[in-house]
Amino acid sequence: MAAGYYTTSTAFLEALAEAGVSYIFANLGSDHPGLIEAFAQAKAQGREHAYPQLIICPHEIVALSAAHAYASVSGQPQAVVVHVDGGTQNLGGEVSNAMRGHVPVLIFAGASPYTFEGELPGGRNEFIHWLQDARDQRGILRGFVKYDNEIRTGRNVKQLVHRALQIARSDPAGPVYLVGPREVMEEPLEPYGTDPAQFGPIAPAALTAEVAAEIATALARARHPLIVTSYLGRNPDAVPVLVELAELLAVGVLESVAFCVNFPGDHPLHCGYQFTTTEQNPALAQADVILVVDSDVPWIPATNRPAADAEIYAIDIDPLKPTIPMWHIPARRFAAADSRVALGQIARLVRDEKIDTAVVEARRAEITAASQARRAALDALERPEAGVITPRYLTACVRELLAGTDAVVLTETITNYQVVAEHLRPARPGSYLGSGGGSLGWAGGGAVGAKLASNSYAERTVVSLVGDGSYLFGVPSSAQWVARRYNAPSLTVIYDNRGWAAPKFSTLRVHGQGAAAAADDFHASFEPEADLPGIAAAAGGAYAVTVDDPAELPGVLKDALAVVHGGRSAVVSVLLPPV
Ligand SMILES: Cc1ncc(C[n+]2csc(CCOP(=O)(O)OP(=O)(O)O)c2C)c(N)n1
Ligand SMILES: [Mg+2]
Repeated sequence: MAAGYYTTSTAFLEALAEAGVSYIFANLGSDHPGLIEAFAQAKAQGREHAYPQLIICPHEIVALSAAHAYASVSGQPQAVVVHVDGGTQNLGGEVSNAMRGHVPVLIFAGASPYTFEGELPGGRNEFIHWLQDARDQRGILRGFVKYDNEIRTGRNVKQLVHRALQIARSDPAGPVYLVGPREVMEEPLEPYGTDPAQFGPIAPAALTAEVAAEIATALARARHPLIVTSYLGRNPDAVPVLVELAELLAVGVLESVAFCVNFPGDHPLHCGYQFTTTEQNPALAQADVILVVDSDVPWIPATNRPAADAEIYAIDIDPLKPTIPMWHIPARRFAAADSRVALGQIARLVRDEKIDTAVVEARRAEITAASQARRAALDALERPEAGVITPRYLTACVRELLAGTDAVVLTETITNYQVVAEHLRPARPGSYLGSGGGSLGWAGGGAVGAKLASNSYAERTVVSLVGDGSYLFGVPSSAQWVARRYNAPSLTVIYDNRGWAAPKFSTLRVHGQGAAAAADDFHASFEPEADLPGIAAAAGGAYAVTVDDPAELPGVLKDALAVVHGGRSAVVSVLLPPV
């Protein structure tokens, strides 16, 4: 607790520190004199290390995506500070990513001062204070945050911060938003403390004994059981529990729209990855009992669905998914539980079931053979085509580059999500991350956050695989500058098809024989293309290189990784067949 100068801003920063927040990813404005002064006062007293470190981010999208990836890697929520309505709006789609990715983050914005005759310290004294007075500033984010509130006095600001973080961290985790007008953030206070231990996240929920038994029995008696999951691996400790259950009964595991490692990619019971499917998945069609655990999109019924008589069970911390207004799967049982706890319960019960070992072993052999055949077919595709680098060949080169390392890979490869998952086959829990949502531009700041979270393991390299469009959405001029200033170097590999393949493919899926298809005109090309790595060089002094020769690719990637290990970011644009 500080002595002397002590305001709401001081208490706010203390509360963040008490809660274990290490970084404040910030984009400051006229609303933040209270925070800036509190930092300066602490520094003057030699106490600035008692506060989280400020990471100045020239664009808000970088700030929030950095906090997002930091929390994904470490499990620890961080704070984001932005400027009133405009800064809040500039967080843009990253708020939706944080919600969909279920990551805890505390977002704070100032609010316009509410006095203008000099009544209170912090009152309006700049023209902009009239123009930034929004009718419903909290409403900007309300559809995407779990909680929003206004700090009305410094006397309970610590309670408010701890409550907001408690809500953010409790499953399903997510972003929370506090605003504080200038007068409140300047309020002088008597120093006070709080006990953050009283604000822990809610304890994990278990299945009832009846439901656990029902699911265990169904799985044990099934001929062709299947587990489908998307984000169980957000909790890396859940992965070995899933492995144990799958191995006990020889259940195949299908990863659907996976932005984390849910099940080791090289496991013989792995049934592959699916994103936007265009055809039926045979394992899904064959399954007689399906356990959907932690998934927002277990399949896309229009192209790929379970058999009509499949018995489906759904386990999720929030299985009704009220944040997705149109959502349903034809499950006979929906259960709200923590997946690690629930699968552990089911595995224990399965051990007590009468199991036909011959059936289980035959199934194990069958799934293993299928996954070996799938792997062999994929391996055969890992080569350039007619002297051109393909996304599959590129991903295989990245896999070889990182083999045996402890790297964290961020993926924002859009139409190449599936290819990247299939050829990277990430196996270590926590080693592979995506935003979890659909708003592009996450990996730029995400790499900074992931690296800061990994800095305690000096060896842990951060590698982002991004589409060229996604790279630009990530405001690389801002992200690369932050990376240099705060010593958070990473390797970025751009899957550069010189445009947006996604809207082109979307059009073809709806209008396969239409005029746009006939004219091959989708407004998706970036030609003539900007010097994408050059942006990083200019903004952050990054090592910048573009490559189109398949033979040179492995060497280029190796050199770039060596640069990163030397403490400097590298951006490699890999030219693929154009959109
Ligand atoms: C913030 C945001 N704006 C627009 C979109 C719509 N969108 C979806 S995919 C895509 C193109 C992505 O391009 P790129 O990263 O190069 O991947 P590619 O489609 O070429 O594989 C766009 C514009 C989006 N998802 N998010
Ligand atoms: Mg592209």
